[in-house]
Amino acid sequence: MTLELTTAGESHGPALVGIVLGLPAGLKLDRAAIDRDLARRREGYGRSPRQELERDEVEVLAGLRHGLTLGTPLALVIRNRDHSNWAFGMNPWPPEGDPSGKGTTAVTLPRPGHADLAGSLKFGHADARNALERASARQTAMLVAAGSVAKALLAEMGVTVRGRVLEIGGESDDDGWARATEAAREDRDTLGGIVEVAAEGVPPGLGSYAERGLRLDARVAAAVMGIQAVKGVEIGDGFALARARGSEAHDEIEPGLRRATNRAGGLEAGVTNGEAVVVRAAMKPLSTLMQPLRSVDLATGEPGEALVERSDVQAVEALAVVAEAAVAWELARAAREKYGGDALGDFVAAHRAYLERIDWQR
Ligand code: EPS
Repeated sequence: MTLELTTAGESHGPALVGIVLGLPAGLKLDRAAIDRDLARRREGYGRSPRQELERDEVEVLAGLRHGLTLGTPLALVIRNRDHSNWAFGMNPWPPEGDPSGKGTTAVTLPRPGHADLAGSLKFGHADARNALERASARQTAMLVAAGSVAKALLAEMGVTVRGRVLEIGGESDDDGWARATEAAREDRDTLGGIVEVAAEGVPPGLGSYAERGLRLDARVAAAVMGIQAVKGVEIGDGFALARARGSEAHDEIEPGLRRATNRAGGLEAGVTNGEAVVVRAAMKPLSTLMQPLRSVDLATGEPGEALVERSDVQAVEALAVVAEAAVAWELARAAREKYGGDALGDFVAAHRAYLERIDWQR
């Protein structure tokens, strides 16, 4: 038993689609809670005007009845309201009539840092839009919806997951973030930052050291690294541990099997140890610059300036919500693998029986 998520959807196409497999039957989903997470992802300083246009309300097409999961595939949709402005340019079918709206001219000047060049070469696209539309961080909306579902399952185990911003553009407080964002906007530049996700109430024993691909630290890191613009991931004290001595790096075990410190970020040997799972991610500055970098026109081979189109100055607050979803997803997946159960009650009973066996006190 595991959890699987398959998504589809272009940034300016008709909709984002997600199918979740492996949920137990009888899990209560709260539409407002999912939409709240989607709103948290949209909010934040420095986002594109696109975010005011989108509503990001989840529609459920299958797998749910009267708010309770059926144990069948859960099918989710988030419409792209902006698609109406791209109805010709992003029409799934050959459009009729004269070209109108956005997306009707080919993108041939790839932005350094985006998927434009690699995607065009890899798939043989003459129009980089065919690559950049799917590579766009727009698709993180569906991960957040799925992450919200994962958090509902984790809540049944008493686990909570929360992401927060640590730094934007090198600044570590609200005022500094706002100032740095405004300065970057004025300079027609972009920023990156650092976020942290902490999951509390996680039992020891999720994940496994039995095989590399089962290590939960590897899975969590891959899930977070898979988010657009993330260039670094660390768990617990991560890179700082490389500069510490062993006596300062490990978390001593106290009666009750709890730890006085949590430098390991809740994961040892790829297995949770009962402390909070703490993951940090570094986001590079966004790659759509209003003052473009040098590029080459893929149609002519001539030097030029990279594509300029509406975008965010920074989206670090959004990353905190998306990384939260990614971590929640991996924890929920590991819990499904450990406890199984077709009905929610089976899942919860297996969790409680396990805590009793290891005599785990919260
Ligand atoms: C993105 C470019 C911008 C962002 C987008 C990610 O899109 P647009 O050009 O439509 O303004 O707003 O993020 C979202 C749409 C979103 O919902 O997060 C990119 O190139 O990755």
